[in-house]
Amino acid sequence: MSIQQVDSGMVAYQVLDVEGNLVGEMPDLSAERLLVLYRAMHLGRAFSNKIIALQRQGRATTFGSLMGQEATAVGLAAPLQPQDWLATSYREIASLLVKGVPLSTLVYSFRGFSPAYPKEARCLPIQIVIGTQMLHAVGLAMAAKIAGDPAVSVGVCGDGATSEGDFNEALNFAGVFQAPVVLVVQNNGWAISVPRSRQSAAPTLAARGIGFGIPSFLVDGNDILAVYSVMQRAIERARSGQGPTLVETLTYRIGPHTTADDATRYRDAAEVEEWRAKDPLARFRLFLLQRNLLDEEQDRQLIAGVEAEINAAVAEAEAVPPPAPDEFFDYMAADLSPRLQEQRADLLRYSKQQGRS
Ligand SMILES: Cc1ncc(C[n+]2csc(CCOP(=O)(O)OP(=O)(O)O)c2C)c(N)n1
Ligand SMILES: [Mg+2]
Repeated sequence: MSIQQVDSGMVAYQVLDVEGNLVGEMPDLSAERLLVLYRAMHLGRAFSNKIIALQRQGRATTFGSLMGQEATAVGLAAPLQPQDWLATSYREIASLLVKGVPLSTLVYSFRGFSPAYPKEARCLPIQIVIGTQMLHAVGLAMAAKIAGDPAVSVGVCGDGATSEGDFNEALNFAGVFQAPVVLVVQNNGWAISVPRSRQSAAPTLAARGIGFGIPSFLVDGNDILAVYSVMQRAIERARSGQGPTLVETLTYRIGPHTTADDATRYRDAAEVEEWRAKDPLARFRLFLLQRNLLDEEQDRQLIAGVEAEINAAVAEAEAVPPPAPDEFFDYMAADLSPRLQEQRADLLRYSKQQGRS
């Protein structure tokens, strides 16, 4: 027997190449369902573009575009069932839409308020504290396992989040307790201005799972059918008691980190162009056209329908009055401590002075 290193040569799983040709195994999806996924990807992109436009007009908060990442966002959520849980960061708006959070609720949230998501969507509020949602996802999965509830949990974070302790703790707990969870790293190449190469010397982020005893997969994150296939398999593994999976989706952040960032200060334009050519929507569109599952006229109508839906959601969200300034105390604790009660009274007094309530 010879001394051998652990194999790190992983190749990203692909079903569609960049021209939309089938190069892998087609997942079992009806023609109707394929169009639902395609529309959800458009909805994600249109949502992103709309919130950026609203932010420029002072009608929305800081926002992180998901342009270029629609295949990962839709593909990771589409195989989930209603009883399953989803814990995301700010970049996965399209995942939340697929899992059942209403469009207008998400638009409202980018007015700077924190709406309650419908309980039946089983989505945690978007997490800004990098990486913590991975622990929440594992916790939800462990709770489901203990309760004998057949729910699976999916946690999603970025490449930058993998350098946080929380990410590693989440993997460790998931592995040790065989939690029914799928942990997804959406590797978009950048963590604000820090490139992927500075996050880890590991050849792939998926390789990190091996050390925790977790089966790990690397997938082309701009290929909706590949992401769907890998996620479906991982979710069903978890549901049938076979434990956690780590999935790395290789994708790219086409836009700046957020509306508050200028990526031209640290990123080469040629790199962006290279990834634009791998656009996940263009690739899936070509596939659908080639297979006669979509024609140009249908495509135009679908895009117009998405625009109309977004505009209606914006009108609905902007018609909702802002919450009372002290409302967030309602969500902090069942019983407020005397100190918090005092803070609430102070806030109300201050708001009154400012003429805000
Ligand atoms: C614990 C913590 N540290 C730092 C930040 C500031 N921060 C916001 S986004 C971000 C980069 C995250 O990069 P990545 O995980 O790759 O996600 P992406 O934004 O690319 O989707 C950082 C460092 C934060 N929100 N939370
Ligand atoms: Mg990133």
